[in-house]
Amino acid sequence: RQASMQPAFPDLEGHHPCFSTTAEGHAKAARLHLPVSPACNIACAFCRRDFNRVEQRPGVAARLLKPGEAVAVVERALRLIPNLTVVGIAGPGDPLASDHAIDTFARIHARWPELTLCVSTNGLMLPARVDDLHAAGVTTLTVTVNAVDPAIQAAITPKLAWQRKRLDGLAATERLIANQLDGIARAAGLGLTIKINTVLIPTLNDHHIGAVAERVAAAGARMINVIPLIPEHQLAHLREPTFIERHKARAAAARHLKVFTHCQRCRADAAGVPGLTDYTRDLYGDDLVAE
Ligand code: CLF
Ligand code: SF4
Repeated sequence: RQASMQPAFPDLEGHHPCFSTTAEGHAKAARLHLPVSPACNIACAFCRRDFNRVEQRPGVAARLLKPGEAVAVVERALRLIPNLTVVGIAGPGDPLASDHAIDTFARIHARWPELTLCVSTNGLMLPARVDDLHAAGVTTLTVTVNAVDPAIQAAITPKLAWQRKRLDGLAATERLIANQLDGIARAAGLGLTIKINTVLIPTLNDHHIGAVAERVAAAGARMINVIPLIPEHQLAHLREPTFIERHKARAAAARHLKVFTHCQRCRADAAGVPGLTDYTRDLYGDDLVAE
């Protein structure tokens, strides 16, 4: 593990764990994820969403929350979790595939304007929804961009839903990449701080990470987080990238962007300092267990 010695974002260092680049800054503040987004509008080959209490990975939550319930969870979390500064929505589906996330952010922002609001999306709906995110108080944005070449992307996200139709293959991936880059540019224009998550997938995009970083940096992203694949679903036959492969991919990305190295591949209902404290069970208690 290597963290850069300089804060990439002085205003967020020690305040937002996923936009802090020093070990001290990363360990200071807590984030709360609200699992309010049920559906997804694209189909990543590695994604297996599930509801359970044990798996530590993205796409998993104990249960969904309704936007109204989410406010009560934030109230409880602010009493329970020391130095809770960031409230994020990262699933279990895509936060922009339904209105639940933006509705939730608007309620939280009205009540606690001092909280930093953070969202993680696949970017398909970003051009259409970024103004709403901004109006709801969201200031930090993560877009998952796994390829900027439609042919490479077709093996990673082979189909998606766009304007009530299904798109497959290159028609799908050209649309996705165009929307991601357009959405990043619009978000940058609104002053959001933008990080890119890129899932490093051996044999599919491992030689393509520098190209991803170059394109998203040109669009306005400020940092990249190269996340090792968790082999699941249609990519269960692949393996996690090795240490050397991860190092090479991060070095290729670092030519264009700051690199975030502390990612914990969080659940959609994670609560606490990533990798250090976990309040999810205390927070939900017996009244909010999986249905
Ligand atoms: Fe959550 Fe993501 Fe915001 Fe952080 S997580 S929505 S940017 S507040 Fe962070 Fe977790 Fe890695 Fe995500 S460690 S999986 S990068
Ligand atoms: Fe799963 Fe996220 Fe891909 Fe949707 S965008 S299929 S939730 S990994």
